[in-house]
Amino acid sequence: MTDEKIESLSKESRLFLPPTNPTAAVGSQEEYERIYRRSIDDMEGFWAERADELLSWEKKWDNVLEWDFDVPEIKWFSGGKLNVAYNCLDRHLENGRRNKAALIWQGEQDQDVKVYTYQMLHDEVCRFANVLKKKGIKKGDRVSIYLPMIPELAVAMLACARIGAPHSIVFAGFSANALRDRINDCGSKVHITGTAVNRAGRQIPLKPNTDEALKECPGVEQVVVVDSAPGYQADMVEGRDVWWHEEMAEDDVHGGCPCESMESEDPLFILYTSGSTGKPKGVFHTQAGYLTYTAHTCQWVFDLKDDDVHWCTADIGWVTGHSYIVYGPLALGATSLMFEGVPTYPNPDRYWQICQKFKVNIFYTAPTVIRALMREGDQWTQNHDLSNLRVLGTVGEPINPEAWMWYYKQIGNSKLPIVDTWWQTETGGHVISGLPYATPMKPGAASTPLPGIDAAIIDKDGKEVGPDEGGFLVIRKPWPGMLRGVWGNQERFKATYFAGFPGTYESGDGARRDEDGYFWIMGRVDDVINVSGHRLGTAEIESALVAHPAVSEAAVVGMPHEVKGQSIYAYVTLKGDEDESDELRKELVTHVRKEIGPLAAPEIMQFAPGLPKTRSGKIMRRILRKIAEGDTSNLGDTSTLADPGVVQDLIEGNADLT
Ligand code: 6R9
Repeated sequence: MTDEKIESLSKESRLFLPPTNPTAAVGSQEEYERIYRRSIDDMEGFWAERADELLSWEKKWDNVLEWDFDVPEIKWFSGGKLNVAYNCLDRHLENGRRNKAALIWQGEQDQDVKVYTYQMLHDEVCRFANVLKKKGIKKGDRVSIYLPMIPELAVAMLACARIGAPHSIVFAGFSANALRDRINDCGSKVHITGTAVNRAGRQIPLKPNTDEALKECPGVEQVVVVDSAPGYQADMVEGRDVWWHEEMAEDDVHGGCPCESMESEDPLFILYTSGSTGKPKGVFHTQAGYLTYTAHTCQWVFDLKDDDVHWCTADIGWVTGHSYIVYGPLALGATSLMFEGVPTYPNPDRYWQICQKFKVNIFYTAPTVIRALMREGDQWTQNHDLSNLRVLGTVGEPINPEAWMWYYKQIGNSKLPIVDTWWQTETGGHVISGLPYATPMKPGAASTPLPGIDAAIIDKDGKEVGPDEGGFLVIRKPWPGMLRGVWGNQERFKATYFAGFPGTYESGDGARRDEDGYFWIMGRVDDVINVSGHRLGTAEIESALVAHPAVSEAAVVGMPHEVKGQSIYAYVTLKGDEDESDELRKELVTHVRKEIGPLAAPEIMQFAPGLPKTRSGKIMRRILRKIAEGDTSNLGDTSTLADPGVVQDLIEGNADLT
C-alpha cells in the first residue's frame, strides 16, 4: 500500500431501514440506483429535466453544460435568463401560495414571532430593492450584509437577487477585522448591518464592529442599519448611516420593483470560507445552477412537501442557511422557519419546544448541537410533542455514531429517517447523502452520492482505491450547484480545487467507501495523523471516544513522536456529571484500544471543558495541534473562533499535563 492512503479502523456495522413513503420523490434503493445511473450516463438530460421542472425561466438555455476543469471553467444553462427572486417569490403569488407562510420567524423571546406570507415577503423585498436602487446599487454591484438572524436578513438577500447585485453575507459573530477583510475583498459600496445581536438574554453589540471595520473600508459609501435589538443605542454616522425602517417608510420605495433579467451564469452571491491557512476565500455561486441545485436537493433529500414546516437551525451567515433556509425552501414555495436564538436558552429544550410550537416536519441541524444537547441529558427531550417530525438531517461534521443513535432514538423515536448530508460551501448544496425513504441508514456514514454526483475516493496518484481503503474524496464531473470561482482570484480557484488531481474537483476531505458503496467521511485531509506510517483520519478515533458513556465530545490531533513520527493527542469533554480522574483517562485509552485498535490509542489525553470551534460549530484542530505541540506563540487566524476563551483554558490544561 502507498503511504498516501488513510487507514480505516472503524467497526461500525449497524443498519437501519428507512420508512416507506409512497409519495417520496425517490421511494426505494432500486429507484435511487436507476436514477443515479441515468444521471451519470445522461448528465445533461438529467439536469435539463430538473431545471425545467423546478424553475421558471424567462428564456430557456442554449447549452446545458460547458465545462473544462483544467481552465477551470464551468457553465450551466448558458444563454438562459431568469431571476432568482422571481423564482422564490413572484411566481408563488400566482400559483396559489400568495397567502401561505413563506417565512416564520421565531425571535429569542418566545412571544416574538413574525410570519411573512409570500405576498408580504415579496412586498418587503421589492421595497428594499428600491432602497438599494436609490442608493445607487445596480446589477453587478456587491452589497455586504452583517446581520443577526432576523427577517431583514432574508429580505436583504432576496432584494439583492431581485436587482442582480451579488450579496456577501458575513456571519454576525465575526469580528471587526474579519468583517473588514471580507468587505474589502468583495468591494461592496453599500453595507447593511444591525445595532446588536440578541443572544442568550444578552445584547451583543454589532454596530460598533461595523464602525471599527469601516474605518479601513474606503469603498463603502453608505450603511443601512436595522434596529435589530430594541433598546440598544447605536451611534449613527452622519451622512453615511441611515435607518432601515426609515428608508422602508419612504413613499417612493413602494409600488413594486421589476426583476432584473439575469443570465444563468451571472454571480448570485459571494460567501467566504476560512480555510485553515491564508486569507478567506470568496467562494461565489451563480444564478440558475445554484437555484436548480438547492431546490432539487431540498425536494429530494428532505422530501420537502407543500404542507411542511421546514426548519434548518443553521445561521444564514453560512452556506447551510443560504441554501436551506432561504433559497431552496422558497424556490419550492415551502414554509421555512428561522430562529434567532440558541439551542440552550432559556433551557436545553428550546429546539424541541419550537418543534412542538410550530409542528415542525423537517428538522436539520449539526452534530455539534446534537452532542451538546445529548450532554444535557434525556429529560429535556421528553416533555415535548415531536410527533410532526418526519425527516431529520445533519450537516457540518462527521456525526459520531453515538450522537446519531441519540438523535435517532430521542428525537426520531427510533423510526424517522436521518439524512447525513455531506457538502461544502463550494458545492452549493448536498452532494453525498442518503435519501429519506430510499437509503438504509448506517450511523456515521454520509451514505451515497446524490444523482448527478460522480464522487470517488482516490489515492495520491489519482487511482481509485478499493473498498474500505481511505483516500481523497473528489468529484469528477460538474454539478449545477458547484462554485464558479474564488472572487477576484481565479488562480486560487484552480490551485485550491483543481490542481491536486488535474481534471477533478478536490474536496479536501478524506473518506472511505465501504462494500455497499457508502461513503464514510474521515475528516479533513490536512488533519490526518501519521502514526508509525499509518495514516489515520480524525473522525473514527473521535467517534470511538464519544462512544464511551462518560464522553460528550472529543477531538484528536497528531503531535511529534520520536519513534512513531506522530502520536495521538486527544482532547476530551466529559458529560455534565462525570469527574475527571487518572483512572478515567486510562479507561478511555483502553476503550479506544479495544474499540478500534492499539494504533489509535491516544498517547496523551487532556480533559477539556470546551473545544475550540468555528462559529458554525466545527472543531478547529489546527489550534489543538499547536497546543499539543506546545507552540502557542502563533496560533494563526483565530478570528473565526466562537469562544476564544476556551483556548486559554486548553493551554493551561496542557501545561498541567506536560
Ligand atoms: C455545509 C458545510 C464543509 C466541510 C466539509 C467537511 C465537513 C460537512 C459533513 C461534513 C462529514 C458531513 N462536513 N458536512 N463532514 N459529514 N455530513 O458544512 O459547509 O462550512 O464549507 O464546511 O464540513 O469536512 O469539507 P462548510
